[in-house]
Amino acid sequence: PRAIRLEDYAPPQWRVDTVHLDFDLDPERTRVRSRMELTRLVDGSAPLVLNGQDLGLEGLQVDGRDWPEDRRSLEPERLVLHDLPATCVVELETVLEPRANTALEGLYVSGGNFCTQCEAEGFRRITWFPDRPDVLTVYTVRLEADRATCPVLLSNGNPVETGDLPGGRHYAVWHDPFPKPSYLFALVAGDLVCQQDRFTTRSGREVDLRIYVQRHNLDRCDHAMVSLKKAMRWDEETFGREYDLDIYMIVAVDDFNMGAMENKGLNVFNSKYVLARPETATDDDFVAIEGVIAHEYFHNWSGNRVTCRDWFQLSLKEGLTVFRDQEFTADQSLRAVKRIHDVQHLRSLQFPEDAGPMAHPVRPRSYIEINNFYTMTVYEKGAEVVRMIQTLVGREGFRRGLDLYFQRHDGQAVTTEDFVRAMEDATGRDLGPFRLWYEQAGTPRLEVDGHHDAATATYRLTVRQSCPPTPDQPEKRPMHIPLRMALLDPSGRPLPLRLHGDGDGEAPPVERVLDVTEAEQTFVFQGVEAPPVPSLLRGFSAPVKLQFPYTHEDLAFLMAHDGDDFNRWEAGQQLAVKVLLAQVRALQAGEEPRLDPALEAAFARVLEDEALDAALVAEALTLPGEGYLAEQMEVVDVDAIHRARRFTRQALGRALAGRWRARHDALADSRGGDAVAMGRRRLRDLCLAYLCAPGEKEALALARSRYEQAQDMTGTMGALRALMDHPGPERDEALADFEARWRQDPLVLDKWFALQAASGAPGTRERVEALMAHPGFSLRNPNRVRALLGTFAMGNPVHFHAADGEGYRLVTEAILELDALNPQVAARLATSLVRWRRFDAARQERMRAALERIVARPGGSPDVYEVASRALA
Ligand code: BAL
Ligand code: ZN
Repeated sequence: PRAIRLEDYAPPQWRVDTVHLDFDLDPERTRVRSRMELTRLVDGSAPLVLNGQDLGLEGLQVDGRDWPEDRRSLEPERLVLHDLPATCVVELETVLEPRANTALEGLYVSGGNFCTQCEAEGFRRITWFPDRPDVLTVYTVRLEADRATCPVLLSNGNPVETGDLPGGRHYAVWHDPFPKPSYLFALVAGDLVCQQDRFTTRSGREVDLRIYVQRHNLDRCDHAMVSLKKAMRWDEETFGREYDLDIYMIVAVDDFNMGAMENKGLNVFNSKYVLARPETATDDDFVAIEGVIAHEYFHNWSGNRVTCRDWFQLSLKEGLTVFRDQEFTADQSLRAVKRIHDVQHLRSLQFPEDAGPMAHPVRPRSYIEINNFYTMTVYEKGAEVVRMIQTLVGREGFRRGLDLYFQRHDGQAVTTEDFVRAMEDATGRDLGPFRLWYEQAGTPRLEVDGHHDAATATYRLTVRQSCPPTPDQPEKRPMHIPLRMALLDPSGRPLPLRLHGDGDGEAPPVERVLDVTEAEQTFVFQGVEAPPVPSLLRGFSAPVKLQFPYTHEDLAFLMAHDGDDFNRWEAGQQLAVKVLLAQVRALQAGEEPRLDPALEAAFARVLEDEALDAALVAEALTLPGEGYLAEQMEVVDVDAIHRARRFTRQALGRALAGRWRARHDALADSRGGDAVAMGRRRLRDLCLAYLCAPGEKEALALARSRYEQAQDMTGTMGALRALMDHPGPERDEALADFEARWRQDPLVLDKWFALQAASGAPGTRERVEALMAHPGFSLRNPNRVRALLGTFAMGNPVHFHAADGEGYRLVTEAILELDALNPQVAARLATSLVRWRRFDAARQERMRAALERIVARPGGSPDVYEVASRALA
């Protein structure tokens, strides 16, 4: 397979002025007619290059006449037309087999209904077209289908016309007035019903809101609709962005590779991110749905009105839109808790990616298969880059910058450079060196040291930055890192921060953002009488790994006094990491681990702090995950990490049993859908999990009765999760009951698959293998694969990396089988193997062998090949 390179970008040579598409829908044989009005943009005789994949060509006419064979070349993935007039109309016809399409790209059938997925390059599986994001055009789409099986016919934009046809068929015509790239095209046709609502934009436009689902799901749409209206209002109030069509449609489908897709006016969603009732969905599901609904809605401006010039610019729309949805969620809940979740997500998934063979810059420079670059780096690190810009230019400046960006580039396909320039032009801030964040891969390290000098009453903060080598980037330059910080005096109060060189004018602030731009820099604070404790990288002001030689006492002090909620949590995490890693070392040396008294005391204090919001208490009492701990080790020891973490959970469960129980019981009745109630339920279930950790009969019986009495899925899952690591009748009966109750509900059954795949109990790999034969499981459905195999491979290190290699074997076989059906999902699963160099020699050998088996397989997809071959390089 061939690599595509950013440096090879060339602007399109033809403009598509309009396109008319005509679909004669049939699951076995769909006929697509396309009519493009074209204008050549360059002098001379540049040929027209159209992309296609797995496409035939049934007919080709130019300006109404057949185009001769000798003036066209039909290659497997390109159709090149030579000697065309400078303006012309090209008409062509293709035939598709939607039902046979298991890759879920292009046009396919899900649950008996037709739908499409075109981003990134799915449109070329529908018709020959310049399938690149910088070719924008106006679409008119006519759909024709059987009226009985497909009563609903949808596409982008506004409805124009509908009517009946002979033979029980009917048609609909849609017109989208906004020029768009082909990746935003969508159609949906099938037997669907819709929940309807209205929204009046602030300038008075009446928008018809519709959520289309299969009939049996109609009672699960309320939350998605409420979320949509909230998102629409929020974007008006926060960023001045208003909706622009008369109708906004969301369609839920069961078979979907991604979370959702922002097609203009017609979002297609994975049903997991639409459907929810308290009986079927957990609090986390509700929050995730609100976030994804908002994300896709926000794309209407950050993505659709202003789109990407090429796929290297993907973070232009994704990083920005993730940032926007993060801010939205923060405004609906507790900001600090949202920040904690986002940082956990980044550290547990993006940091490892950035430290492995798939590491790439936020704006990558080359790829084989673009689908492999819908990554944590492009999305989540991209959002951090946008957040840092906001930190540097201020909230108000950021808003001005965004306004300028949308105004300047409305209707255009642009680059991350255009975004940064708009921010600079609107604010006057020089972001020159900051641009390196888009170009340089790897997570920067900040080593910080402090020195107090009593004689001069100064505190010197020395900051050293470095960034490890990543593929193709052995040497790194210093980045511009915004370091938000404060200094706390011995009583815990923040000190005024007067830096050497500050004027004498205004009172110094108690929090500052330091511009770290050099490899090494020293900041000298004046008027610091006693040694302070620094609070560094507040709110996680940059996506870096920070080191400071804190003592246990410093961390306990910050946990108690830091005025920044995020950093208070972070201090607890750092303490826990130190303690857990010490236990890992003890276990490796053949010693018994012991519960660290500082950690126990810190937990006891937090658990008793009734003034602290329950959601924050829950975060503070959650130990760092096994993946995050693994990141701190030179050679990952999955067994010792698992044992250390399990030991600590059990020891804390025992040592503080009375407190867990008291807090649990006090939170027993926590109803309501707001963030406060959700925080209370999270803490309640965490208390239950700690109570159950030691495996005592009484606690397990409590969990079992909580399972029986649960009023909603949050309570059900909280109880089940507490039981999962304890094989025995309580667990087995609850699992059997859950299966019996939810067997017919795939989205809910996914939770049952995932729970079992994540279990630390013995025999988990065998169980996962057995569940692959469960009637509710199918390799054809991405949600099922993610729930069972994804959870096992990415969320259960101790079993996936079992020394006997059986975890690797299971996942490798699944990747190979899946690759023939759905390369995108197979490639995702293959990323579980790429960091083989992080493990001991025996595991390295097994993982490498698995990757070699994957690469060597003839006829594999470029998607999987790219992941596996990069890993071996
Ligand atoms: N554009 C692909 C799905 C999403 O990020 O919204
Ligand atoms: Zn997105």
